[in-house]
Amino acid sequence: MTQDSRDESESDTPPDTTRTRAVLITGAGGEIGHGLVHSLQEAGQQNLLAVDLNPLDSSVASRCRETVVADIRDEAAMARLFASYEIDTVYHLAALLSSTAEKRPFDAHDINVNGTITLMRLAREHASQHNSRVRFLFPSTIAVYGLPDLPTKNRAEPVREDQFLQPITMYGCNKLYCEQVGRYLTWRDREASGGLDFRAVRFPGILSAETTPTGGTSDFAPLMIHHAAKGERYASFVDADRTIPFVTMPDAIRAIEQLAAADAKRLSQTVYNVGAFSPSAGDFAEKTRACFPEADIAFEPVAARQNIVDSWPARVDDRAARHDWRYQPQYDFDAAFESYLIPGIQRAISAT
Ligand code: VAH
Repeated sequence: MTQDSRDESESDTPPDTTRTRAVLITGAGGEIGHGLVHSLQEAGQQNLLAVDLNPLDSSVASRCRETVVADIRDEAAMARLFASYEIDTVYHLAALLSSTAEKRPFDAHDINVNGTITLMRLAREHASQHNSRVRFLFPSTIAVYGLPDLPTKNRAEPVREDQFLQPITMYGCNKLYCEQVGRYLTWRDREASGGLDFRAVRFPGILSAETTPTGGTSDFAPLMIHHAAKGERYASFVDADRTIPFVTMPDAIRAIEQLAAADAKRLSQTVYNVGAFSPSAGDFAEKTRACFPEADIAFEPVAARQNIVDSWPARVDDRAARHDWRYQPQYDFDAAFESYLIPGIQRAISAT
C-alpha cells in the first residue's frame, strides 16, 4: 500500500453533520419503555428511535420518529440506525428479566450480555466517528446483590453500591458484568475526543399503574394490586414477611432521565442505587385490601422465586444518587397507592 492510498483509506471521513440527532430506546415496548417514550416525547424529544422484538402499540409508535422490530442481537439492524442518525443518547432497556432468565440462562446471557456489549461497541464507534460522547443509559437492578442468607439481609443496613455483589441469578450476573464493562469503557475513553459515557441506575422493583410486569421476581407486588383491581384472586409467590425496595414508574423514569441529563462532572460513580420505600409483601396485601376490600390475596411461596427475593436487599443506600444528580422520589408507600396506583389503574380499567 502506498502512503497516499493508506492516507486515503485511513482518513477520518468527516461525520455527516446533516444527519438528524436522535435518541435510541431498545425494549421500547416494555414496561419502562412505554413510560419513557411518553415522557421523552412530552418533554419535546422529537426524534425517538424505538426498537422492540414485537411491534409497538400505536400509543408508543405514534410518539417515535422510527420504530424497528428487531432483536437487539441483530447487529445489522442496530448498525443501520447508528449509520442513519446522529445518536447522542441510548436507553438500552431490552433484557430478559430475572425469573425468565432462570428458565433460559444461556439465552439470557446472550441477550443481556452479548446484545448489550454489541450495542455498547456500536455506540462507542459512533461516538468516536462524531468526536462526541454517547450517553448510554443502562437500567441495572438490585438483582446484582446476593445477600448470603435471610438473617444477614434482615440485619443489613441499607446496602451500598459496592456491597454484597454476589448475585444468585443469571440476570444479576449479566447486569453486574455489563455495569463493569460500561464503567471500564467510560474510564478508557475518558481522555479521547469521542467515546462512551455509560451511566446505570440499579432499580428496585417498579410499580406501574399502566402496565403489568412479566418475567420478573419483583412482580409479586404489582401483580397483587392489578389482580385485586380486576377482581381476580392472586397468590403471592413470596411469603408475607418478605421485603425488597420498590419505586413507582414515574419516579423510575424521572430517575433515568435525570441521570441522562446530569453533567458528567457531577457524577462520582457510574452506577447508582435508587430506592423509595420497602414494604413487606404483607404490607402490600394490607394496603391493597384497604383499597379493594374484596381483594382475594393468598401467600403460596414458591421456593425458587422466594430464594431470589431473599438474596436481594431489603433497603438500598441511594445517597450518591441524591447527592450527585438530586434524585428525589415523589412517591412514598402511601402516596404511591393513593395518588398514583389506584387512580391510574382505575382510569386504565374504565378506558377499556
Ligand atoms: C426483576 N423487575 O424482577 C426485575 C428487577 C428488582 C428486580 O430487576 O427481574
